[in-house]
Amino acid sequence: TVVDQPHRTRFHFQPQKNWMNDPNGLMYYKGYYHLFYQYNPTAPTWGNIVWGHAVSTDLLRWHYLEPAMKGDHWYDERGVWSGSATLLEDGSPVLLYTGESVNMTQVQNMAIPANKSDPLLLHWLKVPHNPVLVAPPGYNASEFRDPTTAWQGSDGMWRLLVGANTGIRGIVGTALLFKSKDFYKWQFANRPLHSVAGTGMWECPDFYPVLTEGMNGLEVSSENGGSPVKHVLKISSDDLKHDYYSVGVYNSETDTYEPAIHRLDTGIGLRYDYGKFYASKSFFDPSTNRRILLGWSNESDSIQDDITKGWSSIQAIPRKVWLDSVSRTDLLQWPVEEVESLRQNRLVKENIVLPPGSTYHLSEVMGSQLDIELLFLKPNLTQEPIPPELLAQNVACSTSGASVRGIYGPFGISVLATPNLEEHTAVFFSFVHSRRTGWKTIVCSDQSRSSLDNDIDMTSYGSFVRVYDNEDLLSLRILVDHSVVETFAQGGRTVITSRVYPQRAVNDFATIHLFNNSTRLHVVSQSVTVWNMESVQLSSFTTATET
Ligand code: DQQ
Repeated sequence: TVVDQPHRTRFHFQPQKNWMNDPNGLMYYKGYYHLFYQYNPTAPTWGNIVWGHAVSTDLLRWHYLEPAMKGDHWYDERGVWSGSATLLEDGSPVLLYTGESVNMTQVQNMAIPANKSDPLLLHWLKVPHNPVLVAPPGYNASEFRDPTTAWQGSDGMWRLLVGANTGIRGIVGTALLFKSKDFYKWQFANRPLHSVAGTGMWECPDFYPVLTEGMNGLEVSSENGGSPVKHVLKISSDDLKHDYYSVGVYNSETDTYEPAIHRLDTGIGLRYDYGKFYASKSFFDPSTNRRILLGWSNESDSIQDDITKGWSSIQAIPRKVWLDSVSRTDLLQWPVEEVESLRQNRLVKENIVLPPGSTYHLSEVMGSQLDIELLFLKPNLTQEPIPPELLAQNVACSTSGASVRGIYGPFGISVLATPNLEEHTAVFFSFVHSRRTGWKTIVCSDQSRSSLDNDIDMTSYGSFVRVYDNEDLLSLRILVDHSVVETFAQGGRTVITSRVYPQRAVNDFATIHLFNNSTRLHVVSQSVTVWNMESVQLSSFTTATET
């Protein structure tokens, strides 16, 4: 029940029980979205991995199906690890996945539907010539996994990437390239598509084209088809435990990928999400012309808590992803519009004035399932003198949280809050200035007061968010779902997913507050709109069709 399970989400995907990690094999097929996922059927901890399977028609109301694949051959006996779906030219789906073999090598295998006319794709056949790919000579077979969706180049050949570590002494995160004429025999291209030293083994690579204008997605093999495209390479760094992407130019004639940006902290690039979001994967939805992104959000509580709850991990809300046509170097992400169908009881408050050091309790709002849209007028910063001691202020969200008062912030919103704020998760803006870069806006999610329970990782997260000079508003969209707070700042330019475990601010005891903890800024919320979110009933398919 809700009382027993205050941290179980109600509109995010999670299995009925036990452990889940990476989303796998995402596709839209004959009217259904298919989500496969790394699943342990026997415990709420990682192990015995099979491919869990669920389908939906709206990316929210998932129906649980029987696991699609279990380890039952020498080549996947120790685990059916991550992989992807490819739709062949005739529309039939193929799964490519990593098997952890009986001798602990990682090999890539293929499975095809037992019955292509079954829209649920309940049964999968592992092909007789598995494994279709083994680590090439000289490459480490225990760091060779997670095949991408395959794409076709202009020569008609199929291509795919497999994550690897090609460092002989150190770590060189690598996406190895393989090619095939017939999708049957695969050959190593004798080089990676891309690699970056010191970035950890690359897990779960994802590689896809994006349009340079507009919000539509592209099928993975669309190289240009008339409109200019760029390509996104995403990798999950095993060492850094984050997903990183770059936007670049791919040429299938030379099979080269040139990322536009080399700067960045880790050499691979930008973050999809500054919180808990890993091993993500995208797919093209031809029914709406979108590219949709899912990512694994693991727990921040203890293993003991997971055993008590009986489950661990959720999938972050499915997001539409497209290239920011202004920056041309970054992606934008936004919850799929289907999420808005769960909104109920809209409450709007306009022109809330927040003098320095004030809070404003939205006492009308109750609940731990919310969709919030918050707009602040951008405070006028240029009129404020800049004290020299602040020029090099430390901006890390983890060291100065929502309660530390500064001249230029923080100000924002507390969710999953008790009325007296003894528990709350704060999402806020703040500004920093330097002579070199001018003003920069920071957005943080501060978990340090999110729970009275101490046995929880309450690290705060955040980053900079791009705000152009001609923009007058700062915006936050926040999805709150019991143990997840998912923040999309400034139209999806910066995204932060946090996992929290309030003890008192649960269910109808949870409320929200706006706050301005800056010492000088005059902050005005132009509007805050809050909806309660309907619970989605996740069910097994048969139950759903019977009722
Ligand atoms: N999870 C899978 C691997 C992948 C890792 C195993 C990433 O295939 O590299 O469960 O979380």
